[in-house]
Amino acid sequence: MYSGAAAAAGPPRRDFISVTLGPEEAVGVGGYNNSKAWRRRSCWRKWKQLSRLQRTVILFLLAFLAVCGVISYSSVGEAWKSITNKSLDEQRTEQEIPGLKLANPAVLPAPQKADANHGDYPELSLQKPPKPLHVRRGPSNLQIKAPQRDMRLKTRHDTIRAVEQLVEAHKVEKTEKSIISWRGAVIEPDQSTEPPSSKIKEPEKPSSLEAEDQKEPVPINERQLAVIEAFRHAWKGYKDFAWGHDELKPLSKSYSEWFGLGLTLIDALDTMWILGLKEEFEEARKWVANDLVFDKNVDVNLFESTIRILGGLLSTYHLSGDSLFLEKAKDIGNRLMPAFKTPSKIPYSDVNIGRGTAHPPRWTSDSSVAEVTSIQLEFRELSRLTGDEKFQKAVDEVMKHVHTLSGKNDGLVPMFINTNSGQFTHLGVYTLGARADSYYEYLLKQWIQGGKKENELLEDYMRAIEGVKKHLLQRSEPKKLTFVGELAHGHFSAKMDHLVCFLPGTLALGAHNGLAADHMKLAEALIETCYQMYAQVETGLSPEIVHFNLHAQKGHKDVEIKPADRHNLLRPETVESLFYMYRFTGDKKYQDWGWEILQNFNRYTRVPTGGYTSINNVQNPSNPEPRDKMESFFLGETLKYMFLLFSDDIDLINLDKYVFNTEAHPLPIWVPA
Ligand code: DMJ
Repeated sequence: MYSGAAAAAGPPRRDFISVTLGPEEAVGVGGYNNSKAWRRRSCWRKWKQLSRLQRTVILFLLAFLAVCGVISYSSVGEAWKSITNKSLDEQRTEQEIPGLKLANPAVLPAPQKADANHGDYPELSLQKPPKPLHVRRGPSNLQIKAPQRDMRLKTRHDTIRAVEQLVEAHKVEKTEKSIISWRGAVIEPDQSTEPPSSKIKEPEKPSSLEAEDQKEPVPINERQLAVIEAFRHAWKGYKDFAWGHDELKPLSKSYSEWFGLGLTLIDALDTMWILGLKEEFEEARKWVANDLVFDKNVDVNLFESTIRILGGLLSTYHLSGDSLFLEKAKDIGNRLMPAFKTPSKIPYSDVNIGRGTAHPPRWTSDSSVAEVTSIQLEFRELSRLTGDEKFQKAVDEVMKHVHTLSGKNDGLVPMFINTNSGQFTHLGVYTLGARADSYYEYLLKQWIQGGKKENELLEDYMRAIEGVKKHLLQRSEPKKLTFVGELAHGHFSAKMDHLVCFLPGTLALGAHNGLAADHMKLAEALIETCYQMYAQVETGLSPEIVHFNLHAQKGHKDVEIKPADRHNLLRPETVESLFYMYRFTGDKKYQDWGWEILQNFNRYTRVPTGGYTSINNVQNPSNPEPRDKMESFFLGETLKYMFLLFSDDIDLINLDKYVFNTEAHPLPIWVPA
């Protein structure tokens, strides 16, 4: 169609369609008529010309189209409204953490801010933390109960942890990727540490722990409070002058490094948990989460890092239920595995945890027997938790091998073993002290850990105790103290290391687990001796080594101390045994002896500005000659055993459910009594 004016103005345009409806309406003789009246009349005429049926069908179609139009209009409107109303916040969260929907987006703080909130607990009016993220497994009495305030703190801690774990989960994903590529670039493939196993099981938890959660906690007493105070004092020094380093040097207000892995902090984690020092624990946890890195070019001692670091992380995982510690345990466990790549499968003493290489000490290819046979509790537990049997296989092989070796003397083992030949070396010297001590301890404890089924372990333990009785036991003069000496090529020496004082506790633990009753008698005699190693000394603190008098001499005590041996390193063994003895006998004298020892530590080793120090001379109360070093085991073991010794709550680390590693880190018994 085109307008008349346009037609007059020029040639007709071709961009239109012409519809011819009928002869009357055709543009024809009369010319073009476009009036409204003409069009209305024409339509009406057309309508009239249709049959009734045609008209009905057309009306019906029109009505149907009208109804469809109304319906589709209203649903498109709703959809539009919901798109435009979606909050910007929600949209942002989905973009930043794909696949993650926060349970309560309006209440939980944004994940990125969790770290900043951690220290001072801002007003977190939080709802239930997302459950699967943080499952507490420890007995209730290990979880700081009582006052209302603590409960509120607990909620805060749980929630903060939950939020941190969300963030962690994302960090782990990211760093895993970057570590793999970094390693590939720097470390030769055959030297690299194996990546963590993909077969990861959920940790198995002793069934008894659930029930314990319901029990009322036993209130802590004055002596326990004194231990808490001592711990806080030690921690203050560490925090102020050595934070994140291996050991505090409390006098010079500095630190020393051994492995550069925050040894004291890791060793102390489960002690803080047990003592109920939650704020300190949270602070330390944060360091583990953010600063503990094992991917370092550093040589570590296999035994020491296993008992202190791997053991500490595993026990803290069990007590807190916090998967961070299990992840770290897996990491260090994998990095220690190259130590077992030796011709004999007897591990080397040292491992470079960054390079994945291992070697013996520079001057020998021997390892010490205690070191290679006292890493089993930890690696076996790591296998159980990860479902990866390589850890357990490696350490079980060592035990099986040592079981069959010749060179023992009625179950007593020499102090060294060669990593090439797999044979004992330096034959003929037998001690329950340094380099052999925890071999005996771990025979019994592995047997207990595994549910008392591994008979070879029990056999070796029982035979060894018979060997001790036959070759190493003597009585001193004048007090007739029973002590454990040493045998060197057939000659008895009345020398006893303080380290041997683990033995009464181990004997008592064996007797508690059904072994010979005379083991308990021997334990009672030996713990008396260990106590006398403190009581007969001027400061009331034991030296590192004593020599017992075998013959009565006027004016002489039972205990003699050589100048080279009169230092005290804040060691735990006597307090450890006192704890077992009190647990199993209930005799309060053991608590009183422990109390005396704690007071003497406070008197002679406490540094006013924070921390405790080893001393050089236990015989000089006016100048014990501080050494300026606080060993990590003072927090990991000595103070922990003190606290447990003063407790009357047998469920505070129940000895039918947990077995302590040689660094006082409790690990679950697989088949609890
Ligand atoms: C700790 O590292 C362990 O107890 C180990 O078994 C022996 N030495 C120290 C404590 O004395």
